[in-house]
Amino acid sequence: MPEGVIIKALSGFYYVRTDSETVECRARGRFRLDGTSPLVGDRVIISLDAQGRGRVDKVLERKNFFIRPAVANIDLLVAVASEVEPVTDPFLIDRVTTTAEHNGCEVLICVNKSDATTSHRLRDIYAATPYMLIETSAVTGEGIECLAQYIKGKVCAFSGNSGVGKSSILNALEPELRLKTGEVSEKLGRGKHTTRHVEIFPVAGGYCADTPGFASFDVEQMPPIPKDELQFAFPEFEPYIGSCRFDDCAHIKEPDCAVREALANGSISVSRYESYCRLYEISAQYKDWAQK
Ligand SMILES: Nc1nc2c(ncn2[C@@H]2O[C@H](COP(=O)(O)OP(=O)(O)OP(=O)(O)O)[C@@H](O)[C@H]2O)c(=O)[nH]1
Ligand SMILES: [Mg+2]
Ligand SMILES: [Zn+2]
Repeated sequence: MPEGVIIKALSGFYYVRTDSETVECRARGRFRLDGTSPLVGDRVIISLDAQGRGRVDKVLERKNFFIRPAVANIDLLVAVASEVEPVTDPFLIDRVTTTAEHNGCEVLICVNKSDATTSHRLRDIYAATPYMLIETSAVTGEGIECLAQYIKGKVCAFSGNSGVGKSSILNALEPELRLKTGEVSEKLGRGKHTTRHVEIFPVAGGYCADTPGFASFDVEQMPPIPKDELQFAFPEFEPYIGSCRFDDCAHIKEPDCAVREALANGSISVSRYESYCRLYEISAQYKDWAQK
């Protein structure tokens, strides 16, 4: 039975790269019953029927997986953002960083379109976090070489709202990819969802998945991080956890909270703390809802 990696998912077909070739496969029906659909990045066992048509028989154990973007076995999630239209809400970045943190995946923040703005708002927000942030331009090439260094030797996935330039950055890294890119709607200030499927490409000595951009109204499809664990998905909170008056402090409105003291003296950014509160609220509600 050949083993391979799913490098592309499109219209009910999976494209599996084995040692010798890329095989077009249909998924076995029972995957949908199990609730485990194969994802791009999955290591799988495939077989060929009498007509030579491929079939995915088994998904091998995953290191991690994500629903938005729909990928598995990722070493590095690149959260691509922009400060010009379509402007990225930092909450979107924080959803990506916390999900990655919770699932054992490294994160890099890439603020693209640096040629079109002098703002460094996102750089300032993330300065007080341990996350590496690079400013790039797919147009001038700024930061692209630096990004390439992070990708080398890793399996990466680009995620971010539609129109921030995920496909454009991949083209800047590897011009022969010639991925389709789209305009940003002037009227709506949003991208046009040009990339429609997930596909992994060999890039800069590693592998990168281009993915469809988030819609602004997109909702998270993964179960939220349990509320008591959420604090650990914000690594800059770590030095303060355990120093609050209450052992079970949620860092929301309790007195003598070390996290909120760090917020007050500027060691934790307001934007990050606001994301924490929003995500905490979502987690708290999800639990109530799940118990009913
Ligand atoms: N000024 C400037 N424009 C850029 C840059 N990168 C991308 N663009 C433009 O932004 C638009 C959207 O780029 P795409 O690469 O299609 O964006 P995407 O993130 O792949 O979008 P989806 O596939 O819809 O998720 C295109 O018009 C690009 O030319 C950049 O660094 N600077
Ligand atoms: Mg794209
Ligand atoms: Zn606290």
